[in-house]
Amino acid sequence: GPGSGKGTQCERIVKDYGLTHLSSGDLLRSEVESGSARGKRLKDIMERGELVSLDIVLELIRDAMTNNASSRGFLIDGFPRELEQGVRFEKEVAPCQFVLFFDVSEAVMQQRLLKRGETSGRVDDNEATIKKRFHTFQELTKPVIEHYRQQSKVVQIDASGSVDAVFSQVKSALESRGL
Ligand code: UP5
Ligand code: MG
Repeated sequence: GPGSGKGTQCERIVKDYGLTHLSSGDLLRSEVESGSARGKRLKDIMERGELVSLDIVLELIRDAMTNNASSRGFLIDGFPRELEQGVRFEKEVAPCQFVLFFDVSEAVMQQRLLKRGETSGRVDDNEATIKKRFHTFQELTKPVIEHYRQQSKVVQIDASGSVDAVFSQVKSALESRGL
């Protein structure tokens, strides 16, 4: 979910495991920063807490993977956001080994995001947009977790504790999956 700590944990994972971290949200934000016409449209969608069309995100991720083709593995943060995105990704790009799900209450996520919003400058770190991001997460992204749970690919992490406490669970999960 928004503010669950995906970016924070991915940075730690990359340091210890040498995977390539691709954040779908960061890729979209750099497209916005490029100042292109498409970037302007993306900014409006993100400001509303809605999802950008899956073709755009798929293309950004595919390009980023191609540019790092020699990587030992990819850690894709904040993705897939909707069921069809995951199905298309696995069909057109690569199969998914497993999914890390950072489970934490909306109250905690909101608190983290509002705190970050004091300095982040992110267009979506405000109370109104956070509410919409939670709604999008419940409606569109939760079914993705169920989809991968049925395939026994979900590793659920209690993400309510400190960054270190969360990371120690992540480490055991990755090591039990052979990383
Ligand atoms: N923090 C982190 N862990 C903490 C801990 N254990 N204890 C205390 N504080 C903790 O963390 C958020 C904040 O909490 C930080 O200040 C951190 O220090 C603190 P962070 O690691 O940044 O959380 P993260 O889960 O990465 O939060 P983020 O805001 O990035 O999540 P979103 O899922 O909302 O953002 P994302 O960038 O993935 O997407 C943004 C938008 O892009 C979406 O709303 C959507 O419009 C669009 N999008 C798509 O349309 N399609 C996509 O495929 C992807 C994105
Ligand atoms: Mg993030």
